[in-house]
Amino acid sequence: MTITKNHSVVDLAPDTKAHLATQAAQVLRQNDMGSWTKAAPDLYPHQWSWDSAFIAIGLAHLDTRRAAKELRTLFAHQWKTGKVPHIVFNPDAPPDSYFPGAAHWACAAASPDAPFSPPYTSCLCQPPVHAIAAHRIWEAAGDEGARAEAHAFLHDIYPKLLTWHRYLATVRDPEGSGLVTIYHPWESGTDNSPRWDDALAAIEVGRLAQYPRRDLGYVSDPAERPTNADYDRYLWLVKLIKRASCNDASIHETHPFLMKDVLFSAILVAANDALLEIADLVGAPDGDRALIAGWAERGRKGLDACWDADLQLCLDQNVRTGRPIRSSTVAGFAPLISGGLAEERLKELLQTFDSPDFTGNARLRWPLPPSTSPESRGFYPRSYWRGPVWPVANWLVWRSLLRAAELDRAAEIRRVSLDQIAESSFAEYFEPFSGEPLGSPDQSWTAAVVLDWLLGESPKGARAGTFSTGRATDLDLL
Ligand code: 2M8
Repeated sequence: MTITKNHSVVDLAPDTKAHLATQAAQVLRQNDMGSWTKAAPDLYPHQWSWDSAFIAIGLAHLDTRRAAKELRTLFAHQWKTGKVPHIVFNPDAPPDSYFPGAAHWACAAASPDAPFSPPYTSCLCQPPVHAIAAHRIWEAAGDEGARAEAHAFLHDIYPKLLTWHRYLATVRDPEGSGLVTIYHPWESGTDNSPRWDDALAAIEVGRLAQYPRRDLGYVSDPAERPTNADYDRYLWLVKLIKRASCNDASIHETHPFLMKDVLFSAILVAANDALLEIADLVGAPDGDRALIAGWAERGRKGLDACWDADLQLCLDQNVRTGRPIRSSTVAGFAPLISGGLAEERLKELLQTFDSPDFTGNARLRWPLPPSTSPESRGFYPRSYWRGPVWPVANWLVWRSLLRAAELDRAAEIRRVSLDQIAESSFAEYFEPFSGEPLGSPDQSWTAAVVLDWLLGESPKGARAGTFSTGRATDLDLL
């Protein structure tokens, strides 16, 4: 496929699509550990929480039972508080394959709230894409048998999802602001985003034992990963969380890094919308529905209060300083992700989206949103969440545009994203100007979103503000 100068696109040829879907399925197969999937073959040899949700979305188009298994495995390690851990460590991974690994987090198992171990888990969490994934599995289930199984799966997972969302809406939001507080950049999933720079700079790092940067062994250039100074801060925050015995109340009292993360919060709103649909499907009590709808509404209000009229973006808030974080990143589109926007706000957000700050930047190889605006402080085109384009973020934007009934824009994001991956590979992220694939090759969630783009049909009911697709179950449908 070619892109003309003004970025108008011609869709991929059917045989290219079929080839891409086959390759994507192959990536997931290669990273499949039976009941869960490695986030990447070497760099990430464990089960990551939000990766698993995206992976389940991709797997849903290949095998709904296996997709459900992915989430069942993750939720088998849910904490008693309702928290879904950000990593479930693979007991068979060599100890020197990832740092910080299971041994570093073994202390988490000492918490009275921790699940039975091994396998060990971290005591952090990540954005709650899971209800969206569970609902997608239901949508993708084709024949009667698959539907019956998917329905049984929804019955099983619903109470777990409810407890997870309750944890986020209460323990992680003691103020009732509608915004989720995170304790670590790893919880945001956008680890070294400039969103966290000022807060991290203000933290005084104490004594740390020497530690290995295993991640650097898996990328061709260390500039693609966070710096050593970033890692010192990450590990210092882990040390403080461990000192607080992974106890939420103590962390809220003592921790220097408490951020109201707008992207995390917006994903929770969208996930609450999906959970409401699941609640209907499983015949949950009215009280549950009122609770979930209330969380979603409070989330939308909370995000609305974070709008910055100057940057025309939504901004994270630093709980410790009480101040907004003035940073232009893809997280600023949080109100689009949460959905339910007033027309005027949607218009403003789309203007920012189209502007040289994001997809309208003339230097971009593809008109896809860089993780950080090229026009802003802290942008670096090769470094992880500081500038590269992430297919998984594009999937979130695409889905949100569909929900906002911006069907043409959504179609454009999908087409260009597929073009990018067809031309390059299933990389973790891409340099925005050259299009060079960066980070890990064969990243599972990149393959998963490609499968959803290729095998999920256009959402029905997008105009009604719901997200409900037709069913597509195998590569022959292409
Ligand atoms: C990245 O984060 C991990 C730590 O959690 C790492 O760099 O080692 C992030 O991109 C995160 O969002 C993602 O879930 C994880 C696995 O893909 O990698």
